[in-house]
Amino acid sequence: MKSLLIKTILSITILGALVACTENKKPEINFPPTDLTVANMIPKPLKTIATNNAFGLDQFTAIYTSQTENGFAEVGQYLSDKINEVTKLNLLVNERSENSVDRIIYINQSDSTDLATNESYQLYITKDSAIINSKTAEGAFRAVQTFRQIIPETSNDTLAEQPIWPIPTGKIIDAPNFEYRGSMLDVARHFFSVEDVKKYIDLLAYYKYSILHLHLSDDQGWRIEIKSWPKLTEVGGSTEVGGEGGGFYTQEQYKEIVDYAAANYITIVPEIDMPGHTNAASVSYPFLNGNGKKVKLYEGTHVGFSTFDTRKDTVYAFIDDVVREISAITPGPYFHMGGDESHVTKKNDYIHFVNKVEKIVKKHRKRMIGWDEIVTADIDSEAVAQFWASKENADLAVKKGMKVILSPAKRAYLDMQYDSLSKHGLHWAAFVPVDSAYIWTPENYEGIPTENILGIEAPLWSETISNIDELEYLAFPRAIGHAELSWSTQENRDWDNYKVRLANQAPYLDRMDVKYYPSKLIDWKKSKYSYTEIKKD
Ligand code: TNX
Repeated sequence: MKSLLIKTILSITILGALVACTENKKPEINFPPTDLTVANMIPKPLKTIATNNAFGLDQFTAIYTSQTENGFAEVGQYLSDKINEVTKLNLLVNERSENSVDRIIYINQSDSTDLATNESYQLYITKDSAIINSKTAEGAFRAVQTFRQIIPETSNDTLAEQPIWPIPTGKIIDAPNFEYRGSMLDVARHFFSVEDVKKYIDLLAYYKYSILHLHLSDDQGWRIEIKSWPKLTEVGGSTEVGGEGGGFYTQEQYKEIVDYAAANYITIVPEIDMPGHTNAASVSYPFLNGNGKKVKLYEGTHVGFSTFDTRKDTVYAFIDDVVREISAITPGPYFHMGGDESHVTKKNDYIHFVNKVEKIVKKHRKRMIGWDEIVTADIDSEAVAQFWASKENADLAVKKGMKVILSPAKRAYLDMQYDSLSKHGLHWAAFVPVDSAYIWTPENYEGIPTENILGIEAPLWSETISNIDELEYLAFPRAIGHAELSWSTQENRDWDNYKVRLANQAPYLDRMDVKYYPSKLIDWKKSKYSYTEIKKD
């Protein structure tokens, strides 16, 4: 109690001293009235109240954090870097400035009971200060994304020597609707470089995603170095769909992705898909193969023809090594065992296999996720089912008391074509235009009780895409809508309102050089980078 009091007094003193610097200041600028409630925030916050003034972000603004430990100073520096990307301003973090400081952004660790989760935050913006309150640096990081989204792309006067970016004033109270807010990248059908994955992480972080699931193995490729089984990458990683090159992440590179994701408060979920989708592993080590045929590298796009031999102890010894090595470099709580489309595995063998793998995953202290088919085995309620196709399996998961991740293909699959003219993508589940990807209700989806829903994941399978431009074409803008579906409450989601905010993402997407699909359903805002116009030709 006493320390809390001291901390509060200290914070007030710092604030007071800083704002006191403003006593001998320049004349006040009168900005036109603002309205925070119509700012272009995605996902839409829980509660937004406008006070119609402006906080002038300029070179006389400084960033302070109430504590430098537990990630807070890093979040302050991240904010400064991101402000620099838009404005070229260099805001000091936790340093006394030689210039006078007119306004401050103060990131405050708070144990207030109003902050229900680690990701909850409050953002209070007045003319002189922007204050973020959160329990953890994770909450502050989510708040910082909101702050970034309300910085105008251009200053009040681009020709002025000391430009100012007017930020609308008001209060935001925010918290996530679902904790699991994910996307998946299939780096197995086509390989994507560490740089590509990092760019995807940057974009996901901006929209408050918390999970990136990496589909690290499939028939066409094995993409993660396993030191005890080196041929997996030497042989299994040597090709991809269409036969060009392939590739894999060394464990060092995988750790680099994991660390980069962690700095963006995104958890990596690694997937080794089995017992089906295992041709690349079986080519590397033929004793694994259980389909009775001779295996060779595969560069096509069929599914369902491969299986591990589920009755051999050596297969489980192999899996134990794989799960152990990957778990050791994965700080997040999950390990995804795939389990989908094992069409050539006998039903009994499949159940036996999933039961065995569940034990291995537990032994390595991870919580197992699997595609919805895994619920047909005798797994316990700790495991998580990812609902992509079978409602029957989803119901069975609920019966078993399991959590479910919603990835209904006809809504959430990012690899579905927008329409019949889409350059990339498949349409086996549906054509998924931008509105259809957004207009559905995860709460109680197809009768699954909301309390069983861990969250939503938007998977991007890569049979039809082989580079980052094509990846971005399918993922954006639909991934932005899934972010809102998983963070914002049902009352705060509305297509007509969303589509205006989405249109206003164009300047950000252009600045990030994202080759999004410029759907005609959206009246894209022109940006000073004018990339959208070029694309519309
Ligand atoms: C189904 S979804 C698959 C993938 C394909 C995808 C293409 C799932 C668990 N399996 O193997 O890549 O469709 O849309």
